[in-house]
Amino acid sequence: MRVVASEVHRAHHGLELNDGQLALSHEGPKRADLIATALRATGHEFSEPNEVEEELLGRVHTPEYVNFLATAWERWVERGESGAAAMGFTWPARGMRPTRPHDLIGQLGYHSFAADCSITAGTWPAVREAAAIAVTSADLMLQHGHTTYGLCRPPGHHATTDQFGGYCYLNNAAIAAQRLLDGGASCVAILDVDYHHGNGTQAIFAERSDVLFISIHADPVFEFPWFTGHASEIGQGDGEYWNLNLPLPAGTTMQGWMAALDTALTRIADADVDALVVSLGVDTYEHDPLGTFIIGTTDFVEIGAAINATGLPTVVLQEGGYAVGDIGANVAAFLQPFS
Ligand code: SP5
Ligand code: ZN
Repeated sequence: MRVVASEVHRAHHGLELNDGQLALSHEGPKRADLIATALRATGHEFSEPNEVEEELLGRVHTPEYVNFLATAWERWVERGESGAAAMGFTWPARGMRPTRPHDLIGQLGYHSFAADCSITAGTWPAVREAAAIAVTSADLMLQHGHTTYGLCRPPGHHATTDQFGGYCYLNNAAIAAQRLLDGGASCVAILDVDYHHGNGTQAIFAERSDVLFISIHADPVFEFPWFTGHASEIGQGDGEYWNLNLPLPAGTTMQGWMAALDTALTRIADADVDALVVSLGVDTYEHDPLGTFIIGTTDFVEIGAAINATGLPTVVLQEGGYAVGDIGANVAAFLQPFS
């Protein structure tokens, strides 16, 4: 199958607050390099992304947020900061004034929601390239009608209209879905199978009925992102009933996970969509350091086959997955039925 990938992602490796220590993030360059190596070995056809237009980014996100991401690092350096990564420090929490500060340090809090995510010198080039991979994947799928895989890194599904967090900055899946709509689709489904709830994608499309968002994930009663992902979140206004959350308990096995997938695929069939975007996280894997689910490498073949059986033109985009030694095999297994 067609794979869109690039080496620009290597410029980015953020810091995260992990078990009380600031450390190099679980979300690092090896992830994408090892996925690419595994996919090359299985004979997939690689292309480079085209440049992405900022206008499209500014319709999914706020233009001021896109500009913030593009300039935060140079503003950090100009300000005389010496740290290797710029992070949120104070967030506009309950009872505080929710207006956007003028100063960079205030904006870092205003434009983020979690302490697992930072901005370094190479962050913006990598983030822009990941969005370009998503757009090029959507374009190739529109041109050829075949399923396309975009090896996005950093991932995107936690990024909201104007906030980074959860290792995500621009929402690659949302940008791809918008591109499919711009390209003629009247309704698109986004199926998010990452271990974590896709809070950013949910927020971006919460009030829209042209994008059906469905997420299968660890229940936020025990897992990041803690404040979203409950079954009661169904969308609002025009988007009411166009958001479906399927939270699952810790230790979920294939049996429980596939039952949720069946519910998701039935809803997608009922919605009569023109195209599908899959947010592919393989952090549901049994040996993932951030996960609790018990899904094996060969199980990803079965999951891919069930999604492929929808017959929908599909764009698969990489989200999470942190068991680096097995990440290539897991992604290759998922994609196998599409080829
Ligand atoms: C795209 C994606 O999968 N993002 C996930 C972001 C999760 N970040 C918070 C992880 C907190 C992990 N803390 C427990 C470490 C285990 N000792
Ligand atoms: Zn995840």
